[in-house]
Amino acid sequence: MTGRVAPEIMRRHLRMYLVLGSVNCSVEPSLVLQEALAGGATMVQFREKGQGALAGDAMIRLARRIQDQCRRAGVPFIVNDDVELALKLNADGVHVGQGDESAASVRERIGNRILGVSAHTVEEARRAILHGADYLGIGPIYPTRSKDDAKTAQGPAILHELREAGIHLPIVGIGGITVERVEEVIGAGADGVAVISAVTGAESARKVVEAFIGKIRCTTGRIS
Ligand code: TZP
Ligand code: MG
Repeated sequence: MTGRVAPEIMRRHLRMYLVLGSVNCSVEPSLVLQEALAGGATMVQFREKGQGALAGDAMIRLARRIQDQCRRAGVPFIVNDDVELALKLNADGVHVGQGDESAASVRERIGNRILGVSAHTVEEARRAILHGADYLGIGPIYPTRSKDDAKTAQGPAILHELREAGIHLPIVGIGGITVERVEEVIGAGADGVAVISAVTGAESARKVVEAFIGKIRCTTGRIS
């Protein structure tokens, strides 16, 4: 099996990938998202997880609002973990981790939608590719406070290792990524950065996203 989205398109979507849910935001998530989209976020993952996370109808209402904002901005809307929800909303894709439903089974259920898979080793990355992943989420690269069960930070070296091992699938780095760390993450082999707190915790989500985009542009411009 192979991914369904052309790698060059996937790489563009991954550049500034905002991950968020109500738990990450001190104001309405829609307001944070509106700012982040105005700043140029390239893809959005709805990740409603952690203490105080919404459930049931409230969760679905929030997901729909976020999806609607993404649609108007022309940005893919990805659902974390919940394949049922993704299908119900006709989301653009799903992101799953190693402890979730197997990537092969998710691929069967979601057809040509985007499939993202978290991986921590070369072996997990290879398996995700065989199972039809369109991109790999690699992390935490740096320590993070946004994921309760986060593994130990691996540092950007894991990105190097994956590329050295011949993994060419689009990759997004995640975990503790700030504007100052973009160069290191992209330089090590990632196509983009997935970010929660650096954006959701910022005074101006728009300005931070703009700063991320500027840094990513100048770093990728120097590399490619
Ligand atoms: N997966 C690995 S680290 C992480 C997830 C969902 C959290 C990233 O959040 P932050 O705030 O950008 O470190
Ligand atoms: Mg998961």
